[in-house]
Amino acid sequence: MEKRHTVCRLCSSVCPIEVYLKDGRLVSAKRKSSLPLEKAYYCSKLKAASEIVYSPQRIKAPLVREESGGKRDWKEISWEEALGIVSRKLNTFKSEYGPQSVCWLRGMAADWGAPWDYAIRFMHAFGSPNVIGNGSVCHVAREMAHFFTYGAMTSSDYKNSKCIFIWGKNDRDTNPPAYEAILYAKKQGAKLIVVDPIKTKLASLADIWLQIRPGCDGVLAMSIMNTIIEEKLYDSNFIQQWTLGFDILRKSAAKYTPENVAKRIWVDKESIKEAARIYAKTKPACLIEGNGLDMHANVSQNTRAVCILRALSGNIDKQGGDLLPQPVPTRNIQLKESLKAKIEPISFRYPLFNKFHKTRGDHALSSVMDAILEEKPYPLKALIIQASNPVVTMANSKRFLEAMEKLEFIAVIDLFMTKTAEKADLVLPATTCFEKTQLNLKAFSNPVVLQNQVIDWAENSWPDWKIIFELGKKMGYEKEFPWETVEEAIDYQLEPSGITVEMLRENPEGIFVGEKRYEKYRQERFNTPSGKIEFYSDVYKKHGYPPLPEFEEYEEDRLSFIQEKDNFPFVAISGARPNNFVHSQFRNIPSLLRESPEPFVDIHPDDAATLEIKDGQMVGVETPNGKISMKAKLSDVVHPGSVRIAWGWGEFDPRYNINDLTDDHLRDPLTGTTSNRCFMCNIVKLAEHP
Ligand SMILES: Nc1nc2c(c(=O)[nH]1)N[C@H]1C(S)=C(S)[C@@H](COP(=O)(O)OP(=O)(O)OC[C@H]3O[C@@H](n4cnc5c(=O)[nH]c(N)nc54)[C@H](O)[C@@H]3O)O[C@H]1N2
Ligand SMILES: Nc1nc2c(c(=O)[nH]1)N[C@H]1C(S)=C(S)[C@@H](COP(=O)(O)OP(=O)(O)OC[C@H]3O[C@@H](n4cnc5c(=O)[nH]c(N)nc54)[C@H](O)[C@@H]3O)O[C@H]1N2
Ligand code: SF4
Ligand SMILES: [Mo]
Repeated sequence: MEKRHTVCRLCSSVCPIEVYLKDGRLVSAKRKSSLPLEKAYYCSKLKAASEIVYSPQRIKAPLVREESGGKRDWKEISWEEALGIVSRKLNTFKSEYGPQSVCWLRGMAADWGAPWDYAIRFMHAFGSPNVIGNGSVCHVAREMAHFFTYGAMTSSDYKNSKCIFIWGKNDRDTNPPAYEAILYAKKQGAKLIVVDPIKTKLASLADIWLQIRPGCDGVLAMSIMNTIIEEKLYDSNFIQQWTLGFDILRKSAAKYTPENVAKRIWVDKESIKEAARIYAKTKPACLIEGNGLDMHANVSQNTRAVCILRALSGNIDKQGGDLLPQPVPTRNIQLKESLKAKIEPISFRYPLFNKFHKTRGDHALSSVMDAILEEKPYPLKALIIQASNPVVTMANSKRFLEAMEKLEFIAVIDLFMTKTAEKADLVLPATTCFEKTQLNLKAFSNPVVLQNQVIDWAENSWPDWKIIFELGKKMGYEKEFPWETVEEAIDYQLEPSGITVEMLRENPEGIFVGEKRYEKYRQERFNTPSGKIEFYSDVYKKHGYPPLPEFEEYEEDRLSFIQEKDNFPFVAISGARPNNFVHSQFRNIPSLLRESPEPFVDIHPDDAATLEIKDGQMVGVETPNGKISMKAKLSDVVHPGSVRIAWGWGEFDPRYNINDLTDDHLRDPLTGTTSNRCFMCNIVKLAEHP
């Protein structure tokens, strides 16, 4: 069998893999680990790679919706015809309503590296500022808090760490390379602290597990800082030389004694103190936070508090600590400069979020529905949806469906006929990650690794890059899209780094640009307005936001439907991401579905006893927005008073769509983030599936 090297992009972990081929067909694939482990961690999605690639449900050719005699049907058309339709429609909207009436909506499946740049380049050439990604519910809202604290998002050097502090992240299932590094460090004696409202397998391995009340992370971070400051466990030289606002932080943290906050956040006061002491005294330590902090209407404040704690520990950019990136010099190909400055994006309410990063782009996802339904700041007429399934994944799905009804044109670029694609006028078939060469987000930071095409495009599908390049050419943007192949585009983008596609193919393990360096701030200072770590942020203040996190109100006020808690008494947590699924994806892949054939609501046995609910019984989950139903699983992984609802099942069966329950009105003021993660709900017994 022939062997080829690439990286997998079935999920955002982007693992290096070996792919085995026979007669040009993908037979199997294997993860590679850079760590001296007995064996690389198993990933069921990768094991199912050939099932995914050769799924009979893949869309085989561009499809246009036809209506005749009251019947709606799909008709296969050529790429030439399909691109002609998109081009004509877009030009009509442009001349009638202005280019801003068209919005490109992006999920994360095609990656946020170069594919994201191509979509933005296309839309900027067309003249619309509206390319919206889903970063407000994913990691970008968090990234902004890092940025305004010490200038860039840190990553954790688990492998060399003596104390690993994991906050709302479940690497075992969502990021196997990181999980391997945690296990490796643990074997070398590293301590593990986990903050998670759920007793995950990872939490069970921890030396200290803090079972926090969902959404109260900022208060917990402040109380850990309280102990560190009270017990003088910080490095005063570092604080004096490299930070701004320590005296105000000290005063602010004084309010959050473990004694004061413990009950409110469901964590025992001695555990808070113990976690603080271990974290502050063990060097080097690293702290990583995850999606458990995202999707909260308080994400900016909570994450700022966690970032300040990380900075206070003095581990920033130390080996075994929290590393600042060493970005690879590349060309910015987004063409933002060609846009007319006076056209505001639909996400105008979140200016700091739109501009905090040079290339990250626009991520206030909730603005899309506002623009369509409320026509603020102007109406949208058309959506191009790439690599996303918002009918299932967007907060308040019903409102999104309503918004789709109002649009005049929808094109979807996807592999499968999803619940979102079903609503489109045109569906363009994309290829899987194994069928395309791509520069992923990870490749913009060292080391640069290339995703290589290892098999031919299936049927008449095209990789995302080709769809965008050809559409650009069709619309007359030959100057912006002069490339015949993606390799030419990658070489152009990477030119300032001195790296080429050819070099990357010769070095499948990746190429490190420059020398690996620690404590870079000693030469370069921090990339903040003051050049220091900003415990106190003037920028936040100027934007009407607390310069230092404050949690005067009870945090549960930032949970959707809290005002109606008498009728909706349970805190719902949006469920686990098991290794076999990615959001709404892969329930159509038989071997992956067999691993977990149906969804469950986890209910604590004490609550189940009060409600007289038995294990396996069908229950309804209700919020003021809607009702779904699933079987109950009695389990002590959840805290009494909270339930965990399985995530991503709305594609399999709309009766399981958790986002029929969620709300898109309560939002984080800086980023527009909705509270998909946690909200108040009620549980009722049902005799059967309605
Ligand atoms: N309630 C609740 N809401 C959530 C979340 C939650 O946990 N709970 N999670 C949030 C998070 S973190 C995220 S990132 C979003 C995810 O939201 P989405 O981005 O909508 O997620 P997916 O369901 O993964 O949809 C990806 C789609 O892209 C297609 N696809 C896969 N690969 C490619 C490709 O290479 N090219 C193209 N064109 N298409 C491809 C897949 O078939 C699939 O239909 O959901 C958010 N919403
Ligand atoms: N298999 C698989 N892998 C994936 C994905 C997938 O869908 N499937 N999605 C990818 C994407 S887009 C993302 S964003 C990442 C996310 O990956 P992670 O960052 O690991 O996020 P989750 O697993 O959603 O949640 C992490 C933990 O946060 C906990 N949590 C829930 N609410 C709270 C809270 O209020 N506070 C705290 N402290 N913790 C809380 C949850 O119980 C969970 O154990 O995974 C990526 N990898
Ligand atoms: S975790 Fe699995 S699916 Fe995700 S990138 Fe790695 S091998 Fe692929
Ligand atoms: Mo995400």
